[in-house]
Amino acid sequence: MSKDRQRSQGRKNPAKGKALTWVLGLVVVAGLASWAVYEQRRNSRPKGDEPSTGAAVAPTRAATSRPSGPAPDGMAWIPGGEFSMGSESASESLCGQPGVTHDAQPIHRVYVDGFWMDKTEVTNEEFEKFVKATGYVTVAERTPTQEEFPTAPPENLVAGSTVFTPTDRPVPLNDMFQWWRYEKGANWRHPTGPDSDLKGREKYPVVHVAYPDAEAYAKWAGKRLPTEAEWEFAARGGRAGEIYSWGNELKSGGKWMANIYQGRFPVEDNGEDGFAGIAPVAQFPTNGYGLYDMAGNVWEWCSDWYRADAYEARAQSGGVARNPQGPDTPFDPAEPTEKKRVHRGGSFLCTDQYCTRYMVGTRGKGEVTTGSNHLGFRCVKTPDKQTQTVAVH
Ligand SMILES: [Ca+2]
Ligand SMILES: [Ca+2]
Repeated sequence: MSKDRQRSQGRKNPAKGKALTWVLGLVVVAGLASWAVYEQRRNSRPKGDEPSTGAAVAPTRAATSRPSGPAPDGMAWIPGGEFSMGSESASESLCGQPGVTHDAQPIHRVYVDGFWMDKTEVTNEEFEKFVKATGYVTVAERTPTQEEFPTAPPENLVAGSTVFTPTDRPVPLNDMFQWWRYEKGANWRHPTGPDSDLKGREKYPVVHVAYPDAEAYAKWAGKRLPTEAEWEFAARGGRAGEIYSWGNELKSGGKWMANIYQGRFPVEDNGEDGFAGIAPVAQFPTNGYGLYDMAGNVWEWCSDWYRADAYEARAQSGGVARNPQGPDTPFDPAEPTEKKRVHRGGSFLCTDQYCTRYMVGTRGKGEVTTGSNHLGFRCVKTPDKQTQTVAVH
């Protein structure tokens, strides 16, 4: 199937409400209008009531306690403690979307208890064990029903997911539909469409997982999804206030530290970091806590609802937020009707030309039933018994 035909095919197919809503101009207009109101409110706030953007970063104070039992297979101990959460807007690119430059502000203090975390993103072979054991069918494999989308023509009710497709020429970076298409038959078993499979991809991160899929896997594995605060504490690896999980330079000693995108986005990924597109897990150095791919490769689901103003609200309540679980309800001013949860870490498609979310304090977001071929997850686990004396240093 030609690229053009794929794209036109994709535009005819609904994505269970997500790609469908993407193409609804009304939603975009409503989103932009809401964002304008949100920005106006921000800008009209009396002086002195501004969030403390650019607040001083204080050192991470990691707890020294450890759980008594051995590490679960494939997991690393994250000691927990107190840290400065968030990012300076000056270090973010715009990503062509409204609302992304302030959502990681202000920097504020957060404490999390210790926990185990998967060292890698969940792989295809791990996800397959779950599916074989439970018969679970992912959201992308389910056919949307007429009840769910009463106005959709029956021929558009097809199972599938969103897949990145390079453009054949440079394009303005303000319209993501130029490089995303809804692909019938794309799902975790068929990452780029029905003609693709998992042969040789056993150690690649599983993709096309919607939030309920990730949650179901975690439950089966006796684990859970990380909160956004746990994710960022873990990603920083004990360091504080740095741009990346490995320091302040994108390349360390001349070497790429994560699977991101080099070349001209979205035309050609030249794979200078060793991988054009997705990579098997654990191909780059670990961070300070022994975790792989906390930047890049695939985005990772967190359990927090996404709100653009979540940090602002938390900072305004003052003090150190202890084990924050995220807002009670979602709200993205850019797409107010969508229920989104947080994504973290960026993906193999992130580039300094477009979306620098491999920066450790920055945030992403996604509608909960929407997967794609650059979105996966990893799990965490709270120890049964913890000698949590919380000795900080
Ligand atoms: Ca790459
Ligand atoms: Ca990742």
